[in-house]
Amino acid sequence: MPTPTFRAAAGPLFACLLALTFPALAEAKPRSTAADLRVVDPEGRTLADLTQLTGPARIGTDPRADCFGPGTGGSGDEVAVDGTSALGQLANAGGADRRVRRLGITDAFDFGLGICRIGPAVAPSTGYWYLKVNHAASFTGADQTTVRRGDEILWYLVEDFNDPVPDELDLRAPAVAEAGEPFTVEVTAYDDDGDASPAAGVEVTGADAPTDASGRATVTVGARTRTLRASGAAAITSNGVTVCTEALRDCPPGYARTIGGTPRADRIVAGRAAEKIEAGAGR
Ligand code: B12
Repeated sequence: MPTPTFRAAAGPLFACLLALTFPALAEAKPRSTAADLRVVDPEGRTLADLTQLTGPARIGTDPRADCFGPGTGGSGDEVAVDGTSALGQLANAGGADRRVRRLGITDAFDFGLGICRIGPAVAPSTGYWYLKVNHAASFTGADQTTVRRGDEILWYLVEDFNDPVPDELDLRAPAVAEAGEPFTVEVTAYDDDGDASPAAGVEVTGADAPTDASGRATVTVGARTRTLRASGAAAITSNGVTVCTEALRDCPPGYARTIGGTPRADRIVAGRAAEKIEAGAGR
């Protein structure tokens, strides 16, 4: 069975990171919480899809972050985000995945912080970065949205806020399969309220046909590993599921999931055998 792989940003600090990571080796006082994070742009490109720990963060605001209208750019000051928030998670994700390192945040509003840029994707004045928690739209901004263990956080760049927000696709597929042998995957669509329905007629990587009325499709994988996603017109591209076609013990270490840490002491629980852990402390 493959063991989780660890990667720390600073090599010499590796031993101490392990000590911070495993409660059996050291007494740490973690203030971070593990939750899933996905960031998707309007072209269906996934900028991040990992399990990301969230905790307190300090973030610079950006005068160019004016997607909420003229004169709404950030002050340029640094802001502190406490607790385990969706914004803290996003800020910490930049340590594990450089594609989402750059954020455009505005502090122009007295009720919270607005997000205008995630990585390369900047919200136009007609759009916004849409935030969902456990498949339903958040009623609070990112700094006020508490993230709990196991939550599923989704950011999607809406290009025109006059259009209805697209449904979010969620893919369930096995992590291991026989090479060349068909298997069934299931796709669910979640609307803005988080109500679920079978996602019919959507494409799944490696499927012989779009999903049927019950949201199911038959997929065949020939390669050693393949990442499957579901996508469709006017829908938010699903999470990725990487399927390995070898015995689990022979699957590449870390193939199934990446877990991102924070720059502080974390307690990271490796649940699945094939996870890559990007411990962030010491950076
Ligand atoms: C219209 C609107 C939007 C539009 C703004 C479009 C535009 N450029 O005009 C869009 C669709 C972009 C939007 C987005 C969001 N919104 Co909004 N929005 C409103 C709404 C209905 C009216 C705002 C308004 O025009 N006020 C009148 C003008 C004169 O006052 P204003 O202060 O200048 O308005 C500006 C701000 O409200 C700002 N704004 C709008 N939403 C948000 C959200 C946050 C977190 C911030 C910092 C600023 C902000 O945009 C307005 C125009 O510049 C209010 C509800 C209300 N009745 O206030 C919710 C409201 C402000 N939004 C809210 C939320 C939660 C969001 C989202 C987080 C939703 C989501 N799940 O993605 C996102 C922001 C995500 C991000 N990227 O940070 C909450 C904020 C609650 C809180 N304390 O955090 C409110 C209060 C609705 C609610 N739940 O009751 N929103």
